[in-house]
Amino acid sequence: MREIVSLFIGGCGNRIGNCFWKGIMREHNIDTNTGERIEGFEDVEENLNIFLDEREDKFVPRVVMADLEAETIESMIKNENLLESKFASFQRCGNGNCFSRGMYTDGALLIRNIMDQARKSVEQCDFFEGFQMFHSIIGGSGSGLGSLVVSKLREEFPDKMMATATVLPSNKDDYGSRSLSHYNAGLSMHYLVENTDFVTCLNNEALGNICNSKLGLENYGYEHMNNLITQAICGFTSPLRFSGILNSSYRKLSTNLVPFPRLHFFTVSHSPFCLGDTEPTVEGLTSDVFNQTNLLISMDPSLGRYMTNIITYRDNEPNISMIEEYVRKFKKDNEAIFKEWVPNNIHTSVCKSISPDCPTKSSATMVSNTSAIKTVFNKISDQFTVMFRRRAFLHQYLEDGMDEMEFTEAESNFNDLQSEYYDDWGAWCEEEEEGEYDEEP
Ligand SMILES: Nc1nc2c(ncn2[C@@H]2O[C@H](COP(=O)(O)OP(=O)(O)OP(=O)(O)O)[C@@H](O)[C@H]2O)c(=O)[nH]1
Ligand SMILES: [Mg+2]
Repeated sequence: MREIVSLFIGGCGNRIGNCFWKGIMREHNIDTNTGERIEGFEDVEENLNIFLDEREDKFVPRVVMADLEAETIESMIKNENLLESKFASFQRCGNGNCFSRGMYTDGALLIRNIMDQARKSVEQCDFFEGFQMFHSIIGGSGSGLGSLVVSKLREEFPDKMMATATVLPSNKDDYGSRSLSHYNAGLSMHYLVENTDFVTCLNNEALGNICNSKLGLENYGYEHMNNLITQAICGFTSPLRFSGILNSSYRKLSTNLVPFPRLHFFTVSHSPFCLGDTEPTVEGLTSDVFNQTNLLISMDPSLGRYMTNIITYRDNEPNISMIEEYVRKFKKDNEAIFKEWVPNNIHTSVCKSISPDCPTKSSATMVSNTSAIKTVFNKISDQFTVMFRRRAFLHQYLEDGMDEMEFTEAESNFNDLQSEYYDDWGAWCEEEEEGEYDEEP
């Protein structure tokens, strides 16, 4: 059994994380108030301990929570019996807002505590596989403290997995107080590139659109959006938790999806989010997960090409040969959307247990590594550059002791990353070869 320690950082990270562990418990028929198994569960093979600790017949979420402000965590601990205050660190310094607060000034006061709690959590594991962190890189805590946490964990646990679910800035954030979101995001990307094995990219524009168009909600809130994230993460982690054939660990997932170490920024799509007129078919689910409207990040997939994908189908009675046959056909009919140099662009994985939150009898979740992600990054980095060129808002970071060099380095690393998602590899290789040739005397 490979255990994962989950870290919730900042207001957003804690709210998403809180939704996630409850989703996991519901899938395994565990009471989210008492941590006890509910009787009468069908007999399926499960790996319960991946995200949960078992203590005297009770299951508790294996989590470390941290935030620069107290309210979110305090109210979670008060309302959720299973969360333990000894795994929570927070301060009462109000909104961080700025990356520098989370990374340096206020974050520095918390990091020892967080690392102690992470170590304690790891010590309780039998076969510790790694960490997963939930955060947004829009505000100060999620971006700055999140970056500090991933870099410290990488330093101390260099051979363990480090995965994140990261909410990126978009057109539907509460922008009033978020003039700094593009700086915060750009600075964080520098750390996510260097210190993580994979990042699941999300944004609230896409989540809001799904709430609106698929769930028919005019007034939706974080609760609804976080439920969508939970459904998707529960979907792609289901083969880890229930007996699956492929991708039964985070390491295998990253091995199959990451062709080059820096290109580890995934998109995720899921279907169905709501009940349709009829039960979905394998065909319908497959075309849905390739559809832009089912993506949890707002971008147009046709602006890039897929390098690798893992589709997890969930069904109590899956027809595995039909799934494989249909996926082969889909690949053949849509060759142009895949990078031709990857021998097996679509991996499939089947989980024989469906989520109780799923409105239908079968579902599919796809995690992809596509070059179209660069269009999301372009928007963030363009705004970063426009402000940085004018040194706008910079004083807030410099007052906390940051140096302009950190901005220059982050900007250049982020720009490099975008160019590495190059689509025309033939031309790129030629350029490289010409470059080498030019250097010769
Ligand atoms: N999907 C989702 N997005 C959220 C949630 N909470 C906040 N956000 C988004 O994340 C952004 C940052 O908010 P917080 O997470 O509260 O910020 P923080 O990381 O705590 O940082 P500071 O409060 O600035 O220290 C907001 O502007 C929202 O766009 C949530 O529960 N779910
Ligand atoms: Mg906050």
